[in-house]
Amino acid sequence: MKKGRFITFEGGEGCGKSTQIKRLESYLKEKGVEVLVTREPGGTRLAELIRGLLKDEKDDPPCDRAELLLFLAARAQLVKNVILPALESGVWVLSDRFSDSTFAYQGYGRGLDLEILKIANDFACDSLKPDLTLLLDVPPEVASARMRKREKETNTEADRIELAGDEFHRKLREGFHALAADESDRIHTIDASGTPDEVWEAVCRSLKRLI
Ligand code: T5A
Repeated sequence: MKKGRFITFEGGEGCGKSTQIKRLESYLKEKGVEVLVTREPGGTRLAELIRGLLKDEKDDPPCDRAELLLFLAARAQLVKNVILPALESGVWVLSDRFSDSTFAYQGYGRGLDLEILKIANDFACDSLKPDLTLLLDVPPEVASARMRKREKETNTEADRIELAGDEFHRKLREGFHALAADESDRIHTIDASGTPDEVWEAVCRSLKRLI
């Protein structure tokens, strides 16, 4: 029986998820809540290995179906070995991305059949659903400026998925909006184009339902 709360953060590249998750983690810990932060793909040794393949394999990049199955394999491992045991022991889990990313990126972005995705995803994650999903929404040009700034500051390069092109990123943003419209109780859309403090205020307003 699930006792902890499961909160996921979603959005396009560079929308500011990791920044807000760090704030929420500190905030909840100050309130005495036991918190586990994880990310997708990743969060276990196997899933982190899969993450490397998904983000950086340029010589033999996964085709769309292989990409989907790799994301789902990573999720299955994370849910079974990390997320469910944590929730069952009363820990709150904050995840940087979860199933909605699959529907947005592989469904709306790559064009894979959404019904097949839903069935395959339910199988991978044992039908686990977040209690609350915060969709950080930013126009592509804002996200892109943040990403370029970070690449410069950290001397890193865009990965395979970030390089997928403007049309792909436009489609996946529309996909996130469609998902939020379908499940407005669970998915709260937050305008994430403001300062980190402004976004945090909006995150807190959404959290009131759970705290
Ligand atoms: N994917 C994932 C799929 O295709 N299918 C799936 O099923 C799943 C689970 C994951 C990739 O995999 C894809 C999606 C992704 O392409 P990733 O490296 O984890 O790759 O990529 P992201 O999740 O996009 O993570 P990022 O770190 O790139 O973005 P964040 O976490 O949203 O943004 P953050 O907080 O690191 O901020 C980015 C930069 O902006 C600044 C930060 O300081 C940082 O430099 N920033 C702000 N600047 C101004 N104003 C604000 N409000 C700011 N907030 C943050």
